[in-house]
Amino acid sequence: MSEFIVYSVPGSPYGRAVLATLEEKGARYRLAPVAPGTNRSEPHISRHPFGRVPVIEHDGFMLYESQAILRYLDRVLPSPALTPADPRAAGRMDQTMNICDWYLFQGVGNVIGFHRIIAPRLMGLAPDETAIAGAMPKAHAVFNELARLLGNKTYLAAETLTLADLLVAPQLDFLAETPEWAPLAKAA
Ligand SMILES: N[C@@H](CCC(=O)N[C@@H](CS)C(=O)NCC(=O)O)C(=O)O
Repeated sequence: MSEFIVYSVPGSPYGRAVLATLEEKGARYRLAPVAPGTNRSEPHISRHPFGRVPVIEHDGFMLYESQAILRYLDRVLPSPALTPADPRAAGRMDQTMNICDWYLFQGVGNVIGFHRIIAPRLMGLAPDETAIAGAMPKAHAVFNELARLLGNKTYLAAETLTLADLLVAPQLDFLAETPEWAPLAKAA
């Protein structure tokens, strides 16, 4: 199997989901770093018309959108399977991946993570405490629901690792670097 190239800003949670999936598959890959702040200009904007990361390249085939990338990797690298065969577990996996994109990232990760980590470290800006406080009710709702879905299991959607865990875990790890993590994790 030929090499996968992952274009990503190092540390990006979505980029890390792709890298973690490649690791689980034991694939041959390399990270092509995209410098923060250059993702909306050439050459990256030609890889991703919305200027986001990650993007993968595989034998000249370019693909963006993390869920699409993770599912592509699970199809071209079938072992170990990271999508459950059981339809209900697969449905739970898909649901959890959409929770990640629509509720965990949008309005939680991209607000708290941006104002606590990206803005101060990369842009020299003070955290916007009002924006962070405003994101907390949604953050609590998301953490409560992820805790409910996890229940007593080790993994979110099935008894074994799935793409849902690989998508969600880097987002949680990102938030774990912020002071908001403790109250969120405690309540959930
Ligand atoms: N829906 C996209 C979201 C990707 C995304 O928002 N990535 C963030 C980094 S984790 C990004 O590119 N941020 C840079 C920016 O918005 O300028 C996916 O699933 O790949």
